[in-house]
Formats: sequence, structure tokens, C-alpha cells
Amino acid sequence: MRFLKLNFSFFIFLLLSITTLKAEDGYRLWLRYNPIESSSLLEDYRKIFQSVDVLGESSTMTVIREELALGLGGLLDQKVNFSESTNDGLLLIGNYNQHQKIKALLKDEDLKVLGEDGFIIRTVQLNNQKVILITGLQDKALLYGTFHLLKLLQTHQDVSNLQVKSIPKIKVRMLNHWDNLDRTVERGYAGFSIWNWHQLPDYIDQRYIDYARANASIGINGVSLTNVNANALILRPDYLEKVKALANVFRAYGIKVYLTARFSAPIELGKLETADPLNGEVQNWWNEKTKEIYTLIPDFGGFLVKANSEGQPGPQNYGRTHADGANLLAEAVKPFGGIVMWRAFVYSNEEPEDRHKQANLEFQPLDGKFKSNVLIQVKNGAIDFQPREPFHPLFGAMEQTPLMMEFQITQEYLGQGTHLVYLGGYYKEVLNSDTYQKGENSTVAKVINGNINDQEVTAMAGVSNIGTDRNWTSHTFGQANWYAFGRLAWDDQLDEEVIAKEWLKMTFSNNEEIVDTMNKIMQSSHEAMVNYMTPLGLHHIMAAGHHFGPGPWVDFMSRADWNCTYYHKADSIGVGFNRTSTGSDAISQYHRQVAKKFSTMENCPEEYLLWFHHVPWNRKMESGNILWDEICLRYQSGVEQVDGFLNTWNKLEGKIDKERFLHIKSLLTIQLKEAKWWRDSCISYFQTFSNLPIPKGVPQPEKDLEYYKSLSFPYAPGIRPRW
Ligand code: BDP
Repeated sequence: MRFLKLNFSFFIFLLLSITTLKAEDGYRLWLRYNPIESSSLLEDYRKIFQSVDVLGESSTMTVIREELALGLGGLLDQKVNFSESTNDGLLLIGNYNQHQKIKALLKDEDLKVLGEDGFIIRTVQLNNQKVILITGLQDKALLYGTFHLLKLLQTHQDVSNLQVKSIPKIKVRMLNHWDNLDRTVERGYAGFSIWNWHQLPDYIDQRYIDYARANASIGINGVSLTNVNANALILRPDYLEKVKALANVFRAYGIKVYLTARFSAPIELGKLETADPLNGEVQNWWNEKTKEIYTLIPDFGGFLVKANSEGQPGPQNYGRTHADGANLLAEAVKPFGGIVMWRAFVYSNEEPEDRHKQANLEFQPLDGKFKSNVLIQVKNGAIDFQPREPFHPLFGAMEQTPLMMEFQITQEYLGQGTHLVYLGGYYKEVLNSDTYQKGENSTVAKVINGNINDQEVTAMAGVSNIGTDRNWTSHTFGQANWYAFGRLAWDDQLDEEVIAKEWLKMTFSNNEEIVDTMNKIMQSSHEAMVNYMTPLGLHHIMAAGHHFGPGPWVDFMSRADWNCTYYHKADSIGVGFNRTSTGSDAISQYHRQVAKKFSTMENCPEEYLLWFHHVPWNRKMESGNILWDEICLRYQSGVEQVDGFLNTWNKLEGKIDKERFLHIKSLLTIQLKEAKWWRDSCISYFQTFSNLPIPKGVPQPEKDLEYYKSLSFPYAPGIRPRW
């Protein structure tokens, strides 16, 4: 008997260990749906959701039912009762346009402003029952509403009296995959491409579905599947069949598929002699190709194009302009309601001009020349996704052309797959920057959401950090950047801390101590990274090609502006790029109010100082330190911050699942090692110019400069073979 008892308690122990230590490999992202742990809250929720009535039939309505079965079922730890209950406690979901029952509950005015994607969640009375109603004008809006409601439960909110109306500020909220057809991912640090082109169209991986669920849960409604350094093959009929298979999966989740168009495809695929946008045969080729695509994929979103940039072909090869090129494709997709996203990331090797200025020089004169279904896709800054960049001057310079944002979610220059760097605050920093285009408070956010200039379409793109790694993004905290991007594309006014906490609660725990601890790390992580990589406006001093680790000494690249020395311009007098009127004068491309702020060393915010000025090593900084000391101390403070993250993280041992605790602990250990590497190598290098001693409080570099210069990483991930 005693033996039996012992065995029984052992069994219970085993069961408990299995449930509490359940492997958390990160695959479920923020859609974990573990049972609500607080029994009183669980009780309340169970009363409120006694039954669920999802009205109507469509693939999206099916997806809603499936998500509720999974989500509500998981959170409430019981089977969902899909019926119109007569008891109190009903969740009612239906399209406002299609169901009289729902129309009767709301006024038309309530719905007017919702657009395609906006939704309402409201607690109403129906037949003396308290009912939570989710409605909108399209089924996909109901899906967004469903995910919103699930989030409220996942984050333990009071749902007894809901009055939610949520409308996205941006119409097209999309991920850009830089995925190649051989499944490598340019600047991808989370394994290979999730698109298994070889097995498509026949094999539909569950990942495609879970990917679509995750995107829909944060409002992402567009996916460009292929690298901007495009391969024309994707437009070949067999590949289009594969694209169609993905589009068929994504459709129910409100996600449209876009493709990158290689400008020379008419030559490569169509065997034409030219790709000149003004040539009739070329126009015809694109029109026919586009028709073919729409026959297969009636809701195809359109094309994303990188042209005449970093070796990609484009209209300039034929003496034509970006507008000629973009309009060619715009004409082709127009009859089908498609759009063209034409990238402004252009710079030429032949031009001796500061790379910072080149996009404005090429695009600004074309303002007003683009068809109305063209958007110019502008990176957040004028150089290239640096740890910190002032906003791109183009955002304040085009009044008649819709501009869209391109953020980078993948951390090409920001520690890649192993550094914890939360980007919510950085995205907001750019969105909140004032362009002054139409007077004060013409923020970048207002430019791209159409508030400043009237425009048909608005869009925001994020370069994806997703790959085949089990947890999708290599670093679990990389998921937070995917999440934050989606949330901000929906609503640029959301607070980065609110977003981080939502994500933490759903991804880790609702425990306040855990959330606060992790949130503190997240909120200071971006500044820490700027400190240990590129303090005070230094930029593009990463190693060449793969951009992994420091390389301020790089001066051997074929193009001037691929060299780090081009960007920091260190000499015996000082360091930094003079972009004032005595230098490249890039500052003059900003509105005069902005230019005024940046143009003198006195006025320029210190975080951009070396971005815009060549500053003497002995110049006094706000802290009272001279520049040289300040640089060293910033590097050191970045290292100390990461050290702090690791110590703080260690306190979470035993409080979260072991698997993710150890995974992040190891990554923070790498981050600390690399932060020191950055500090030591950059200080050693810049000291050869400043000739000043390393200030107190900053350790002597562990190795000499030659050692740091000798390091090489031929197989660093994410690299493009030809670089
Ligand atoms: C740079 C990347 C390069 C991309 C390019 C782009 O290093 O791999 O192809 O941007 O955005 O950041 O086109």
C-alpha cells in the first residue's frame, strides 16, 4: 500500500513537472494560449464565454472558429461550445453587412469609419443576455477583432464591459522577405527561408499556416515573398504555381502576396532584347505577365522593385527615370487594383556625391511624376538601417508622391541573431521625427499614414527576421521586433512599452515581476547597443560584407561608400562626417527647421553629432568630457548595460521555463562578449588617430588592434554570395 502511495505521489510529481517544465521552444510565438493560471480569473472568463456564436461561412470565418477553438479552448482549458447559448455569456462574431441580428445591435455611424480592416468589440445586451460582439465590414476585420479579444484574455484584462474600436492607420502593413529561391536568406540570421520552393506547390507546411496566424494576429496583411535582389525565375509559370499555393493559404488570414520584380525579366524570361520601360514589347510583356499572375492569384498585391541600386537592373540602364520604370509596372497592375512599391534605396558608385544625398537627388525631381498606385518605399534613414539614423530627408521632400516606410526587423547591423535589441522605441523615434513638411508636427508617421498629403494607398514594410529556426527568429526577443513592427504598422501612436509588455505577457508570463524585469531590459537594449557599437552618431563601421562585428578600419572595398573609413573620416583632428554646408551639405536636404537643428555642433543632438559633423577629439561635450573620453565612456557604458542585462536575467532562473531561460542567458553571454569586442577594437582603432589615453573607468583593450583586424568570418550568416 505504502509503495502504491509513493508511486502515486511520484506520478503526480511527474505530471506536474511535465506540465510546468513543458518545453518552451518558442515555436508558438505570442500565441501560446496556455491555461489561465489564476483560478478566479479563469472562473470569470468561463462565465463570460459560455458559448460562442460565429455567424457566416467563409474561409476566414473558418479560421476564426479554429483560432477560437485553439485560443479560447487553451486559455479556458475547456472545449469551446460553438452554439447560440440561451445562458448569459455569449461571444457573438459576425460581419455587420451580412447579419440582421448584428445590424440591430449597432448604429450605422458606428461602422462608417471602420474601412476594410477596422473592428468593433462591444459588450451589448441581446435577449437579456450579456453578449460580447465582434463585428466589422469584412471577415478579415473580424479575424483581427478575434485576435484582439484573445490578446485581452492572454494579458488578463477585464473583459466584462468592452468598448473597443480599432482602425489601422496604414492600409498595407507588410513583411518583406529577402528570401532567395535556393532558400538562403539575405541578411537572415534564423536559418533558411521558410518557403520550401522545391516542395511547393504540393506540400503545404504547417509553418505557412502558423506564420499567417502570427501575422494576422498583429494586423500584417501583406507579404513580399522574395528578395529585393530579385530573381526573374519567380515569374516563371511553375514558380507562379508555387506562389499561388502560398497565396491560397494566406488568403483566409487577410494576407496578400507580393513579388519582387526583376526589371530585366522581359529579357531573362521573355527573351526580348530590351527591358526599356518605354518599349511597346516590354510594356506588353509586363501586361501579359501581370494578367497571368492575376489569373492565378486574383488578389495578388503587386510588385516590389529594387532598381538601379547595388547592381540591380533598372530603367536608368536605358536612359529612363525611376518614374518611367515604376509607371510601367503600375500600368500593368492597375486594372487589377495592384500597387507598385518602388524602392528609394539607390546610390551610385560613379557619383562622388555623399551617399546620404543620392536618394533625394534622384527622387525629389520626380515628385508628381508617378502614377497614383505607386508608392516610394523609403528606408527609415538615408544610409542603411544603422543602429541609429536620423530620419530620411526624403520623408519631408515629396509632396505629391505617396511615401512608405521600410524598417528593418532583421538585425543586419544590430547584432544580427544573437543580440537582444528591442526595436519598438527605435521605430517610434523615427515615426515621431518632425519633417516640418507642412509646418510643425508634420511627423514621419503623418507623412506615411497619409495625414499630411492626400493619397490613395498608405503602407509600411518591415524586412523580415523570420527563418526555419524552431523559434522563427533565432533570438526569442527577435520575435518582439516582428510583433512591434506589426503593432506600429497598425497604430503608429502605440507606446513601445505597452507593446513590449503585451508581448512579454503573451510570450512569457503575466507575472508582474517577470514582465517588469524583462521590460526594463528591452527598453534600454537599443540605447545599449548604440553605445557599444556606434555611439554619438558614428555609423557604418561594421565589418565588410557580412556586417558582423566591428570593422572601422575597412578601407579596401571596391566602392568608396562600402568602406567604413568613408563614414567616420577619423583623422588626427577629429572624427565624424561633415554634412554641413562646409562639407557634403546633406543637411540642406532637410526642411530648414530640421536643418537648423542639425547644422551646428552646438545645436545638433549628441546622438547625431558625428553623423553630421567632423568633431575635434578635444571638443567639450554636454557631460563636460572631451569627445575622445566621451566616446570611450559610451562604449564602456554599453558594455556595462549588457552586463547588467545578464545579471538581471540570471535573477529569473527558476521563474520561467528552463529552456528559454538558458537560451537567452547564453545569447546575453555572447552579446556581452561581442559588446566588449566592439568596445576594445573601436577604441584601439580610433586611438591611433586621437593619440589620447583611454580615460579612467574604461579598461585597456584585451588584445592589440592587429588582432582585431585579423579576425575573419567567411561563413557568417546572411551574406550574399557575391559580396
Ligand atoms: C543593405 C543590405 C543588402 C540589401 C540592401 C537593400 O546590406 O543586403 O540588398 O540593403 O536594402 O542593407 O537593397
